[in-house]
Amino acid sequence: QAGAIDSGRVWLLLGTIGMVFGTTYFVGTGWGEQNPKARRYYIITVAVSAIAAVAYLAMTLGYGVMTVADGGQTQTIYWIHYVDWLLTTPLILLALALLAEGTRRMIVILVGFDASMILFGLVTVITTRGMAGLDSETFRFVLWGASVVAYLGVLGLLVRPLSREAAKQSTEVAMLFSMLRNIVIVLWALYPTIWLLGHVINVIAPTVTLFAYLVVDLLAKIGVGALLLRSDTIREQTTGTR
Ligand code: RET
Repeated sequence: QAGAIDSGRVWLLLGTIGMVFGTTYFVGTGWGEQNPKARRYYIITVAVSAIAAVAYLAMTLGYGVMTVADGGQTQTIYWIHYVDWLLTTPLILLALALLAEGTRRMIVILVGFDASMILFGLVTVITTRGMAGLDSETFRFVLWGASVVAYLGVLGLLVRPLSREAAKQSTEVAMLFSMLRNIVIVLWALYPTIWLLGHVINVIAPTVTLFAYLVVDLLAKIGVGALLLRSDTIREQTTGTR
């Protein structure tokens, strides 16, 4: 048990270093950016990587971990991951929505679905009791279902209304949006996959789960951010946000 925690800590330390590097890179490339439209994306990517750096540092230092008794066995839950995601996923979606010039209404619904997805996911893993006449297994299944529905809501908004708005922009913006949207869809699908393998089917060990989250976290936050900022398209947007 202690050994498992220790090798997990190596991944967490690596995550901290990666996120600090990412933050430094985003600050460095955004430094002196005069274009206010482009600046918004730097602020968002810096915020995303900085939040993740703090979350990973906290986990490295041993904070944000709890054990949940799940039937006969106990599960180690890094609940700080969910706090990280609760703050960073809306920002990533906001960057996409700004690019597509989605309406304020779309952004509100998108963030609402997104936050529900994470919160329902968190409650699913930490709850050990039933509710409203449901036993704990059934109750957790319902919560999980709610998280999945919210997740599908996020995907639906990305592929329908937001893509439609993006298509109204210049060809460059439309193309950048569809590229990032596709990458986000693929990367985000890995989270529930790892989650199922690690927490439900229990086929991967906790330290492997941590490592898997680390890799997708780096790709979804730093990778996607770098792709967004590298594009000159973010400097060529002409119209304002609504
Ligand atoms: C959970 C479990 C319940 C079902 C679903 C989930 C989805 C999580 C996702 C997380 C994305 C996180 C990102 C973080 C990086 O910045 C909560 C794992 C659907 C999609 C992109």
